[in-house]
Formats: sequence, structure tokens, C-alpha cells
Amino acid sequence: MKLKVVYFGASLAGKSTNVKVLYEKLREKGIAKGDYISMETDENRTLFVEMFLSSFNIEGQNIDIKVLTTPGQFRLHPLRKVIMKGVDGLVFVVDSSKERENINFLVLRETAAVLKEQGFDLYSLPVVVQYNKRDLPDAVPIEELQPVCNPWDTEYVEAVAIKGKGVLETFHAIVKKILLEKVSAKELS
Ligand SMILES: Nc1nc2c(ncn2[C@@H]2O[C@H](COP(=O)(O)OP(=O)(O)O)[C@@H](O)[C@H]2O)c(=O)[nH]1
Ligand SMILES: [Mg+2]
Repeated sequence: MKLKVVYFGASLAGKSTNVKVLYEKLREKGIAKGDYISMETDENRTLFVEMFLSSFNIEGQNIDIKVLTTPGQFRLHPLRKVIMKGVDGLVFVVDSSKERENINFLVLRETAAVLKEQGFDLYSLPVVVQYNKRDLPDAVPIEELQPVCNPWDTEYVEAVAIKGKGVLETFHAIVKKILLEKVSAKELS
């Protein structure tokens, strides 16, 4: 089974940090396959692509997961179609800082529009919300972020991605959600 997971969120929310830390953690477990592929500008901003593959086995079933991030200005990015093509699930990385509070909602709306162009409904795909940067002294309380950033009312994870906190939990949650959805789709058909 091949799955594609895309991390989206405002620029500087911590998407690259998540995916880099995740790659290291999965490599330690021996389930990252190949290299971590990244193209960045001099300022460490994602230029086109960041991705890696993870491969493991659950109950005899081989699962290959491609993990990607969306680059800055995703709505205008020439590769946005390629990145979202065939996406199975998404992680919404939310910047908890007070100053970025309103950006999160704009990104949500933009991402929904990009997906719609490709025939996907963001609100019916498997999603996990990650509230990142919980270490910041001005982190907005979760109760305040939830109504805006979690329209799915889906599972959320509190994270400090730079410290590795919540990174694996987020990945587990999205993979589990995708797999459960696939199993129930099979049962219903
Ligand atoms: N305080 C804090 N900073 C973080 C956290 N996660 C990422 N950052 C910092 O936020 C900045 C942007 O992170 P990056 O992963 O490049 O964001 P991206 O634009 O979404 O890919 C970097 O300076 C990171 O070190 C976190 O949990 N807490
Ligand atoms: Mg980035």
C-alpha cells in the first residue's frame, strides 16, 4: 500500500522542522527509506520540495509512505498540483504564537481552494491538527485555536517540534487515521 501525507501550514509554522525531525526519528527506528530530499533558499525557506519515504510492515501488509511539505506561498507555487496529487491525508501545522494567530486561518482557506481545483475536499480528507510552538510564552490557548484551526473537530497534538515533542505522535495519528479510513471504506464496499 502506498500512502502520501502532506504537511501544510503557514510559513514558519514549523513544517520543515517537523519533517526533518520525523525523518531522523524514523531513521533511528530503521523505517526511513533513502534520503531526506530538500531544496532550501539561503534563509532556510523551502524552495520547492522537501520529502522522504518511510516503509514498514503491519501484519504482513507493506506500507510505503511518502511525506512532503508545502513550500511558502503554496497557492502560487508551480508545484502545488504535484505536491497534492493523490494525497491521502494531511497534517495542519498551526503556529501557536499570538502574532501568527490569524495567518493560520488564511492558510487553511488557501489550501482548501488549491485542493478543490484538483477535486479534493479538504474538509473530508483525513487530517490531524498539530499545535506547534507550545513552548512560546505567548502561545495562544488551545481552546482559542480550536474553533478556527480545527473545523474537522479532528484529533490534535500539542508540539514543540524543535525539541522533537509531538512529532512522532502527529505522524502516528495521521497514519492511523488514513489506515482506519481505508479499512472502513473496504468494509463498506
Ligand atoms: N519556539 C519554537 N520555534 C520553533 C518550533 N518549531 C519550529 N520552530 C522555529 O520556527 C522557525 C520556522 O520553522 P520551519 O520548520 O522552517 O517552518 P516552515 O516555514 O513551516 O517550514 C525556525 O526558526 C524553527 O526553528 C517550536 O516548536 N518552538
Ligand atoms: Mg519550510
